[in-house]
Amino acid sequence: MTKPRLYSGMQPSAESLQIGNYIGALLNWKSLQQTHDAFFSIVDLHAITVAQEPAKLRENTRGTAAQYIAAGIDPSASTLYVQSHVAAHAQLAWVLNTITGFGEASRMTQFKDKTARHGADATTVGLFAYPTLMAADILLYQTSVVPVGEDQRQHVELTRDLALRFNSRFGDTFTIPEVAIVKETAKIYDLQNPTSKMSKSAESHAGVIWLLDEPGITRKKIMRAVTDADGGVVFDRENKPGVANLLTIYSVLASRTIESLETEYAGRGYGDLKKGLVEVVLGTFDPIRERVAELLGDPAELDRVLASNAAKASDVANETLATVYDRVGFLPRR
Ligand code: ATP
Ligand code: LTN
Repeated sequence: MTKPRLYSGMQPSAESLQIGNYIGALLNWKSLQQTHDAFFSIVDLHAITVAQEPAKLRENTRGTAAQYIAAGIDPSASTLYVQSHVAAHAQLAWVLNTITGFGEASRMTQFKDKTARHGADATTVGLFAYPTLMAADILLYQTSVVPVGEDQRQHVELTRDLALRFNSRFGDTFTIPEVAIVKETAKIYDLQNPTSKMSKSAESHAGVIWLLDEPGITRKKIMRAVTDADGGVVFDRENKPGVANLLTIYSVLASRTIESLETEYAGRGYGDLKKGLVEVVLGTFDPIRERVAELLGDPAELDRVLASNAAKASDVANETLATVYDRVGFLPRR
């Protein structure tokens, strides 16, 4: 029996991934790669929709690949590759742009948020077209499952709309993908601002836990996490968002239920909870950090793995692109 096709990606927009990427995406990917024919990309074409320093981007792209592998993505079982190595992404995105409504694209909340954050001067056509490029990623591989964080749901819904539209206008071409979101961990919040999503490109890094941070820094950030004046270790997302966020992270990384943590820390205060969390986070990240250093110590080998996976990805992508070019009526180059 063939395994269902799965696709997901992350932007190489920082040197290190943050704990939200790890919990909301990588952990989930790691278990899904067993049961799915999985494609994982490092989406550098997406990353340049906001300004990137070229030398940094190259380094971050390798670094992100190393972090995927160190966190448990197996590049011989899954197709782990760099988006810009497969030309078909940009090519299909162009075609999809022509069937996407201007109003439809304007409604994407990520675009509105990023425009607000980076200012109107930084708003480019590329940022506007971010979702159609993401749709191309997904549709090129005839994907059936797209595991992402809650923030990406709207983009996957647009992808489905575009696939249905293309299929009805030009004939059955694309598989209609489903979004897969793990509810409990779909959103990890900033430790200093526990009502907004933790993000690689947050303005302040004080509330961002980086996979590759030194243990001392991680400890400090967790100990300084914003909580509340109530004092009780109780999961209450509405009234105690800071504590709820710490409990979520703890529960996922320690594979324990929230209830068992509430019981253990009942009457003990936030300091103890935070200390416990520090141990769990470092216990998870220490080995990952070591493995990343090993992998980056041999960049030629890493590049070789990425190249052979890009070749595999290209074969699948080019087949879909050829059908699309034919369906829209492009004259074949003989
Ligand atoms: P950027 O700030 O550059 O947009 P990001 O940290 O938001 O970066 P992405 O590269 O956009 O991360 O996302 C990679 C994956 O991680 C996506 O599946 C996304 O939904 C997930 N993700 C990102 N942040 C979180 C978070 N705070 N909680 C849960 N999942 C997250
Ligand atoms: N926009 C996504 C990254 C991404 C992606 C994809 C995720 C680009 N292409 C295709 C799933 C499928 C984000 O997480 N910011």
